[in-house]
Amino acid sequence: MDTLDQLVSSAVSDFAAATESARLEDAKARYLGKEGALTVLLKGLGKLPADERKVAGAAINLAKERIESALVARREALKNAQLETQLAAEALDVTLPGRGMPRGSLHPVTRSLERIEALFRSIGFEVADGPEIETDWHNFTALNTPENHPARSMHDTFYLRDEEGRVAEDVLLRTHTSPVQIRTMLAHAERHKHLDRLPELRVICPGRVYRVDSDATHSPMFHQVEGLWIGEQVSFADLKGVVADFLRRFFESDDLKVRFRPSFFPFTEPSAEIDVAFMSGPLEGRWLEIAGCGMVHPNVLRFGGFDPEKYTGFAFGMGPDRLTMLRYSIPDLRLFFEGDLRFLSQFH
Ligand code: 2U9
Repeated sequence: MDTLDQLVSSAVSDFAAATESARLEDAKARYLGKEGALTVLLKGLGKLPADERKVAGAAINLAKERIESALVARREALKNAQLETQLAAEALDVTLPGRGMPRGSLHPVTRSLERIEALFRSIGFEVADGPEIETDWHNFTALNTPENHPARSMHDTFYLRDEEGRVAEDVLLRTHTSPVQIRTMLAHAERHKHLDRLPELRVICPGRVYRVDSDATHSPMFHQVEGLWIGEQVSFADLKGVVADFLRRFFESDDLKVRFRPSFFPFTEPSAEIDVAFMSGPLEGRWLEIAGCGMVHPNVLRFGGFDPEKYTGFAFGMGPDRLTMLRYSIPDLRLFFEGDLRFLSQFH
């Protein structure tokens, strides 16, 4: 085999030995680079006698072409091999089943609110809502709360500031949902003012309320549901029936004991606390304070657009957070507002 054939087969085997493209390009330089074996041979042609130069030149060029095509073939082979490796590494089984969307659940307090709303709707109540940022008038004055009452102090109520950073004395976070009742009464009286008797008003107002208070049993934000029934013959007996029936249905306990204990609220007269006692379970036989209620104070009826000489009504207020704690035996109110999924996902 002559020298050129040896050179070609040595190049072909060097190319074959290169398993990555950098090594292949090194090998190429040894044959075809500036100092490469073929280049040196071509440069040496000038020294040959003219009659030999043509034959030798053609033979060297033929060898060069064979090396070049071996190089191109090896480059292609390496590129394909690399692609194969990449495809294998990134292999995707499109027939695998999807991961699925985990199913969320309603917050336990939301579940209670929905139950409460459904139970009151079933006896002809409507559900109303209103702003959480309220005026002093709707939150306190219309509810017959005296000017100097502690609830009105910054110690107990969150007030908002104006653009200059000064406390806006008239704007606050509602401390109960009662201002929604006032707004509902005023809208009802206005809507039916052309009649000589206002139709009965039955409404509950669920929602968030705010007070300056924070410990294991008090959160600065909590929930309330207040109810109101106004008509021409509404009595304390109606109040007792509606509330006791609601509580027995809410707790799914026909033998739940319910008692009304005299109390005081500025917006009702007479007023009462409502206690319940379960006849079974961990709290069996213990009286628990659960809500407050009373006959709507004549001043409040008047502020809401109803003539207290013609209409009477009852109102009640309860804390769905506390009702939910009792229903599910939850020990700490703060669990409701921490957003811990280990707690929340137990309520499916
Ligand atoms: C109007 C007239 C009267 C609503 C009432 C209570 C008694 C009461 C508390 C229970 C637990 C608040 O959530 S709680 O902390 N509520 O004791 N609420 S009577 O009386 C009204 C409301 C609106 C127009």
